Amino acid sequence: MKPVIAIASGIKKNKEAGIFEGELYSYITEEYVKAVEMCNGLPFIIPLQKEKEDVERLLTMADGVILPGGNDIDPAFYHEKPIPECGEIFHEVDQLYLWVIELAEKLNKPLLAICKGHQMLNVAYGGNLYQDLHVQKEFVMDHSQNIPRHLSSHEVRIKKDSFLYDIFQKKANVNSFHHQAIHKLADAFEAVATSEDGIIEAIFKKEGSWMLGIQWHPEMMAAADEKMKAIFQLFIDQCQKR
Ligand SMILES: [Mn+2]
Repeated sequence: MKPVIAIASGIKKNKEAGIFEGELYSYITEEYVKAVEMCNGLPFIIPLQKEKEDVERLLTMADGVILPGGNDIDPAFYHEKPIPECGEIFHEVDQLYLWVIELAEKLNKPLLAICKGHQMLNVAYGGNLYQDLHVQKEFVMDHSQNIPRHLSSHEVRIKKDSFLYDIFQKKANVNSFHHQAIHKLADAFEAVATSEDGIIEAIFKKEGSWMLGIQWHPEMMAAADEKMKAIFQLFIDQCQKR
């Protein structure tokens, strides 16, 4: 049977003028759905929830869970006030992400966390973030590419003896759509990919439940890039095992 993969929802506000202006949408981009399906997983979406126990019921039905990309994380979660460069925040989404991380650990569900998800994973275990790379870090390269999203714009070095090394070997060419990034890495994780300017672009949990964080967007590259697809296959194989 196909493993069932829960994907946490983001929220989007309709900005088009008209009677639907301001309407909110629960959403995930179709690329996550396609990436899961390409690897023979069966995806469903977890919309925003008011109660943690309801998230737990939904996660119980899944074999694994994905936290996708999205808006900036409220710096209050790592005990900072927002600087002017910090972007728009959606509290309910941040809360859902934190519950999903906590419950994935409790229920021992493999977790693949991408971009915002990757950053939240670090925050959930006591790490913190650069609220804006360009004002808070020196000698930083461009991590907000203006070329099509399925194309790579910078390189990362991969740590030996990691799952990612088995896929990519020493280096990977990745896309990049983030002005925030991991600053202090939580002790529970090891960095498994790092860009040339020292940004941690992938993390893996040292012990306990299977948790992989990826700063770039493999779902946008997976249709045309076997190695990016292999990241999803690696995760789905873990889900299948349980
Ligand atoms: Mn990057």
